[in-house]
Amino acid sequence: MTANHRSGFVVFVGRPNVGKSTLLNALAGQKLAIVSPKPQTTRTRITAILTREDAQVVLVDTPGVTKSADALRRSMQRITRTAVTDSDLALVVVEARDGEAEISDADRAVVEAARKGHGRVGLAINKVDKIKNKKMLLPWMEAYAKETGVDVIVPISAKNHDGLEDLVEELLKRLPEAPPMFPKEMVTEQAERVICAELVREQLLLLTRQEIPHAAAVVIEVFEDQRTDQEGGDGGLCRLEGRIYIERESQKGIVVGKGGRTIKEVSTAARAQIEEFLGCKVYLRLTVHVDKDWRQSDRAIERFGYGLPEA
Ligand SMILES: Nc1nc2c(ncn2[C@@H]2O[C@H](COP(=O)(O)OP(=O)(O)OP(=O)(O)O)[C@@H](O)[C@H]2O)c(=O)[nH]1
Ligand SMILES: [Mg+2]
Repeated sequence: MTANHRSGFVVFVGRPNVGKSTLLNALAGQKLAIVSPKPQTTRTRITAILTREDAQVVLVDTPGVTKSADALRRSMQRITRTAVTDSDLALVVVEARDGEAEISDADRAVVEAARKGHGRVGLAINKVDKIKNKKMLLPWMEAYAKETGVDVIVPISAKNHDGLEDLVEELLKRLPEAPPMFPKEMVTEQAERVICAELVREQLLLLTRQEIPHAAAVVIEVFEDQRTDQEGGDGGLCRLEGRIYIERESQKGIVVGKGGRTIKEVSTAARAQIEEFLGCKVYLRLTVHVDKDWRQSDRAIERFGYGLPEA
């Protein structure tokens, strides 16, 4: 091992919907975290491991910083706080905006949260593709620099893969000198089964409305791996059975839809995503169940995988 190899954990912290998960996927070069236009999409700690000759960084995506209104959101906020504490560097992600460069209290609160870690704090201004007047970016960067005192500020567009190389360079420079922590072929800490459950939940977020997206939980109960080529080829099949949990009997009809239309749509779209992820044909069976007010129950939150992972 070379003496100056760097490795460490970089945690993404930010308000809901600023693009933390999009950034994780863009840097990983594959979809490991689900993304949706609805706030509070991410419920757990999601990792992507980037390995280079001279460095290994574990990127950690977290639930957006919000108020803790119920047991689920309390758990989500705990997950974010713990991920920050365990990191070597925290990257605050904010959204670029047009108009006067004025840092909001909500963004200030996120910087405060990021400072609770032991490591340094950087800041990424995401969604710069949305800014009409690019000249306005400089005053924003100056305002963030002056008011937050972070180590480094990088403007990016996670969606368009803009500025990402610069960002990675800045992150790697700030990691401690240490040997790699994971085998070089490892891309994430999450089990395939968990990512598959998330890919189903992503379709529920995209294809259902009202309270359903946030009231739904997904668990893959059966995962039969019949892949013939374990090296990422496309042989064989995986047979998955998933359960969608909602909070009330009245929500069941909405998830199933008229004549089963909605659940079918969810299943078809999720299956396509899962096939891409697993690299094989997928058989997916989904059923809908009621777990009354599960978002208020610590036990259910843990069972569904949205609790704090054991240290
Ligand atoms: N225009 C634009 N949209 C983006 C960019 N990055 C993310 N988005 C969009 O912003 C929305 C939220 O993205 P997510 O990655 O789910 O955001 P998040 O910060 O992980 O959100 P939570 O998990 O709810 O905390 C999605 O509709 C993305 O497509 C970007 O660089 N430009
Ligand atoms: Mg997210």
